[in-house]
Amino acid sequence: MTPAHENNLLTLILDSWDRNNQILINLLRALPPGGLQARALPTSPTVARMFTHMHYVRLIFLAEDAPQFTPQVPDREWLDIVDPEEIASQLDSSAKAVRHAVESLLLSGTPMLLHYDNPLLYLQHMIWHEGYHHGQIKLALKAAGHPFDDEEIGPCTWDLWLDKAPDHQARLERMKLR
Ligand code: NI
Repeated sequence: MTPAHENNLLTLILDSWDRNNQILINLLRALPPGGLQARALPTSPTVARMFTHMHYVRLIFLAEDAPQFTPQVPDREWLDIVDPEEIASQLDSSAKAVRHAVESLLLSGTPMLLHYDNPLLYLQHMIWHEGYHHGQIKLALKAAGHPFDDEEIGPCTWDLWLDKAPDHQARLERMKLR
């Protein structure tokens, strides 16, 4: 691997965000029938609501901290959308908005307005937040009697962090073909 410096470091950081978003969408697409309606406890949010919450959180923080990017924040979060592809499309669009904003802010040295000492902390916060809900989604599936098989879900989630570059490209190609 080339040493991380200047723009190369930015490329590596943005690659980690892309992988995080792909993992989330792969989890969404791997849900069994009815999986979007699963919840860990009777009072817990459904899986669909957690996904739409993550989309909203990405954009509301962006709107508050870097309004110059005019993110399209939904009116509401915690929504029970039933079509996984509609949620996937939302996640793709908010991931692009986050990516573009963080890249621009870091390159220009522009600070964020409200919450973060630097744009990288915003990105790290989103990755941490989404890992937190990723675990909750898997717990909800387990509670609903449809636990993921680790051997099946691992290759399209955890393994995206572990791939060496050539494997990673091959995996992305395979996923496009599904
Ligand atoms: Ni949350």
